[in-house]
Amino acid sequence: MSAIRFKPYKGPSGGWGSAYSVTNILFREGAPIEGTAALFKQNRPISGFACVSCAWAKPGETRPLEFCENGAKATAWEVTSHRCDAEFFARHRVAELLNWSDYDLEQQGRLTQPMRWDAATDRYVPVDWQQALQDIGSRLATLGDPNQAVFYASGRASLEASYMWALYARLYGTNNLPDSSNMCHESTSVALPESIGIPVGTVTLDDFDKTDGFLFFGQNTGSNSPRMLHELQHARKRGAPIITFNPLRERGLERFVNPQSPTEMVTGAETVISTQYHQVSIGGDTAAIAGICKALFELDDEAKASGQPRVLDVNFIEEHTHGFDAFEQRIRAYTWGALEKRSGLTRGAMEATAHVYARCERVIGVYGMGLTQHRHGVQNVQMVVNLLLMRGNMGKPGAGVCPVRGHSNVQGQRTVGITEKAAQVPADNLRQQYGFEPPAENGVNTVEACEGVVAGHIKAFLSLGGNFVRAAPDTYQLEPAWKNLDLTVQIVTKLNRSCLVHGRTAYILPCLGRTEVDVQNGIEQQHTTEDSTSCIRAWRGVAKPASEHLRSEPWIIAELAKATLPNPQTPPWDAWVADYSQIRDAIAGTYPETFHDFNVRMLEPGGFHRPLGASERKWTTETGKANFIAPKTLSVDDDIEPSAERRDVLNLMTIRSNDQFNTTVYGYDDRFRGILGTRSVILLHRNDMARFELNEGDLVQACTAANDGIHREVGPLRVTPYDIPEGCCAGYYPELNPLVPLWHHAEKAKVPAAKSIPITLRKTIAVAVEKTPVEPIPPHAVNG
Ligand SMILES: Nc1nc2c(c(=O)[nH]1)N[C@H]1C(S)=C(S)[C@@H](COP(=O)(O)OP(=O)(O)OC[C@H]3O[C@@H](n4cnc5c(=O)[nH]c(N)nc54)[C@H](O)[C@@H]3O)O[C@H]1N2
Ligand SMILES: Nc1nc2c(c(=O)[nH]1)N[C@H]1C(S)=C(S)[C@@H](COP(=O)(O)OP(=O)(O)OC[C@H]3O[C@@H](n4cnc5c(=O)[nH]c(N)nc54)[C@H](O)[C@@H]3O)O[C@H]1N2
Ligand SMILES: [Mo]
Repeated sequence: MSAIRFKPYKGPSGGWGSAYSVTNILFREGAPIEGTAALFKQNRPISGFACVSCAWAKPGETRPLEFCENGAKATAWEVTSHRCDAEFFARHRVAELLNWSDYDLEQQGRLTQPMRWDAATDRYVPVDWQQALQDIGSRLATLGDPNQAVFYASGRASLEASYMWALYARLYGTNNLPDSSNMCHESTSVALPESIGIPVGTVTLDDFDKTDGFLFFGQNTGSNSPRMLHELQHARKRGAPIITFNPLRERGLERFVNPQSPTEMVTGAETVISTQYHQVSIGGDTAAIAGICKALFELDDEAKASGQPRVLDVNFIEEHTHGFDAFEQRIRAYTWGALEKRSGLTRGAMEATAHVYARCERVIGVYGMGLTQHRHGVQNVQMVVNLLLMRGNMGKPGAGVCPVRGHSNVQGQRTVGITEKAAQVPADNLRQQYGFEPPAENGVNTVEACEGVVAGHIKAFLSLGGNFVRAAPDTYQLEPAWKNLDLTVQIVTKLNRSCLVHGRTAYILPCLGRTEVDVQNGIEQQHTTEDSTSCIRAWRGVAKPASEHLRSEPWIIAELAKATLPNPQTPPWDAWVADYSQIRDAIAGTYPETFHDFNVRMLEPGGFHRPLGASERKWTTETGKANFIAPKTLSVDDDIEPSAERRDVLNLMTIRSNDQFNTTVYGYDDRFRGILGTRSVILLHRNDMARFELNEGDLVQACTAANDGIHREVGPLRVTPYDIPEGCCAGYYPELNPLVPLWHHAEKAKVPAAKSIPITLRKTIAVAVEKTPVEPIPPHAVNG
């Protein structure tokens, strides 16, 4: 691992840096052979496994190697030869492990057998599967109220496992089914139904081939969905412009060398990705898009005046949309001065975008966490849609909206019932299939689950994957509350902090990963996922399971359900686990429109797509039209926005490095950003450094600027000058999660506003000098 260095990265994304990084991790995980063998099967439909990393679409006809640098890291992380076994737990008390970094915990390798926390020794000790499941089941069965239990799901679980998990929770009597989407694209799931009548993106890979251009907001493709760079590269080679809005100049959005092209690798021929790059202020996207819309109105005025073809798609607006006039009025009323101030962009930049946009017939709007994880995340998403609707870029080939989802099946989970919202459950079908009354009350989402744990009315927390306490906001408020839970259950593949911040009774149930062969009843089972383009496909594992004691997620859920529920025969859990195709038949029974003939269609080359009204210009909104929704505000955050007087407040975004998957830290190098050997940094504009009298390398404490009486502080962080708009700063998630107040979340969607946290900085006074060059911030020793 490298020493701490800051060295601007000169290379492109992809290229040799990527090839080197893949080889490096395969060796570090002690799995060069198994890992390489698995990589040849990655993203091969039917005969291979779906990458466990991101949700980007996989082409029907696969390339010779269908993986990227970070997908390869995710595979290596799972097929690792390292093991975190009973012997390891015998050596370390939980109190000791709580001081370990996220990296060190997961670096111990795959969990090998079920473990129960032993209060007397403060250690996890081995436990027999049936004993563990019976104990969990009987504890749940005797809870006073089913709403005292929470059934969290990480977006990685397959459609089969997700369906079973949701059904298990509802048979038990609760809609307490928060998922990672609640921290991620829930702003999308709230915004898009209001705008276009469906909760998901409208485009497929085919549209990427046909589009004339992209508007690209707040998504770091090079690190978080690198395979998408292939589609962007093809589009660029056709001459399609890509206009990017991001406070940081992310390398993947600047230039790319395809690591799978021998010619490009040898010649170093780069493709320029973004044709315009606008470093919008954090949270300035609503203003930036409003500015582009305003410029479009002005271009349209000119066209009308001079008898040229209109810039607005007036026929589309007339026939297909609602709310246009109010929207137009609001946009025209904004002054350029206000739009410039709020977006951090010049009028010229917004006009330049409008000019290019007005010349493209088919445009795709792409976005990620840079739009959703804000107080006004829902509004940000709706602004992208408004912009697209103005020129009829919805429901025609090569055009539409493309939220880039996070986890590989996070979108699919929702499709098969993981949701806390009762109205989204096909209650009639469930009633008919399983003869029970599904709970009618809404359950808790992620933020509400945290509130419930802090308030003490939630007693049990079960996690199907994920590292919930580390991923959630307000770490220091949350962790002590978590210790008061009666029961915590972690169904995971690796040891993480959520196993250590546990309840009075606590279990770790280790499961098979997606790369691993899953044999039930002597038959190799398949499972399915849905990607960012609503494409559903079948996969199977290829690697030998890490331990003979691991069980599949469907098996674990079935056994938990049988141990918990009064009627263990309905549904036929055992038959389902013996043959996953029966689970798929059940899914088809509950959701016939999407999943009819599921077991056949999942095998079609390229999978099958969900029917999506908006992509055929059928609008299932309340108005029956696509809705223009006028923005309510241009401000980042009405509650805690830095006021003119508070010049000491900076707006912090918490971001991912190129060397992590969520709370899983693969290493301490963020190659593309040139930050090597450390994650304890705060990236600042040089003018802000000068204003605060800070020098490069100074150590500072970051404190949340919120007047709720709670002191939130993280540090020491190394001051690092960076190309970021003034008044903005950046640092890494999850280390900075203690700074996010639990109540600081997107309106309506309740996605923690992890991309706009008001903070102040002060110099660190006495510092315990960093222990190693790769020092982590001790997870809880830094509370001021
Ligand atoms: N390798 C890898 N792949 C991943 C993940 C991972 O951790 N590692 N995580 C997966 C998951 S669950 C998710 S949700 C996705 C996340 O993928 P992304 O959506 O790319 O999420 P982030 O890395 O958090 O950062 C988003 C980008 O938004 C920019 N940004 C921040 N604030 C703003 C803003 O106000 N406006 C604009 N326009 N931009 C802004 C940041 O500079 C950054 O480039 O990736 C998935 N894929
Ligand atoms: N400040 C800040 N906070 C954030 C974000 C941010 O940008 N900023 N992003 C948010 C987002 S978008 C998300 S999605 C969350 C996610 O954050 P996490 O919950 O950390 O994400 P996961 O990748 O789901 O969880 C990782 C754990 O899943 C387990 N695991 C891995 N593979 C499997 C498997 O196949 N099965 C099972 N059962 N378990 C497995 C491993 O034990 C691993 O430790 O974090 C959110 N938190
Ligand atoms: Mo996510």
